[in-house]
Amino acid sequence: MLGTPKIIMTYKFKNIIARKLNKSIKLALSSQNTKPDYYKIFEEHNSYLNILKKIGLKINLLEPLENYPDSIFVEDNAIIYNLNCIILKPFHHSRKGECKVIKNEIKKYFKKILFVERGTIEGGDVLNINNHFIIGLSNRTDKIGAQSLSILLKSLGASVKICQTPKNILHFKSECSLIDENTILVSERMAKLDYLKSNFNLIKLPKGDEVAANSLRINNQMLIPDGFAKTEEILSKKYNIIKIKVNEISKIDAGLSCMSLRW
Ligand code: CIR
Repeated sequence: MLGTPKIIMTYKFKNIIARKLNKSIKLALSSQNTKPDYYKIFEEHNSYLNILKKIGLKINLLEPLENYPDSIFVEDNAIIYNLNCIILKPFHHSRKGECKVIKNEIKKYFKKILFVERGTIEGGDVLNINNHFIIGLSNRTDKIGAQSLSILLKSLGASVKICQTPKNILHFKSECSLIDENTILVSERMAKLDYLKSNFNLIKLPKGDEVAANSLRINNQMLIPDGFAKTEEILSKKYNIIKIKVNEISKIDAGLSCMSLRW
């Protein structure tokens, strides 16, 4: 019997896990085939960690992994739910080994570690809203991976909906993020998804601000990518805004959510 699960407030966090930057980041996957500058990424990553520390989170920093160019994007490696951790299965050959390493590094923080054993699935495709999860099928997350994660999440008492991520969006969360239990920040393309339209209040960002749809609500703060004046104007009416530069990491398709695991 599952019983009634405790309500998890998805944007209330005390801890994060992040990974120190690797020199090999310049070999990271990039849909634009662009090589980022190590020093610029270092500055962006460092200021991200400093801001999270300043707003009161405990930062648990893992050692850099030179063999895995994309390994600072720890969000893709695991899902945390109610102090349980589910280790995922990235799609790309160059990212698969990250999960083998991280499982040993982070097991001490959680009461139970579970594993997706089949298919492929990355954390960027998983949006958590309290006890509910939306899993987006994408080029990185297939049906088998989504179903495997869904079975594990349900065994922990969560509910799950599997949706299709619109074409040409890397991950489901590349263009949406949680604002609160009823509200999701979305790009125009994500705003067209029936499941989101019919079940949530959507804050739709204008064309050109797609990158800003990957923002991060943490307690009473809204962390948004720097350089998106319209997004700032919309969100600052209700939230404390903190702007973080992501110009360089966006060259390798990354944003604010992917550089940490939060609980
Ligand atoms: C990749 O293509 O896998 C990395 N360069 C970017 C991963 C971004 N992850 C995320 O948004 N969750």
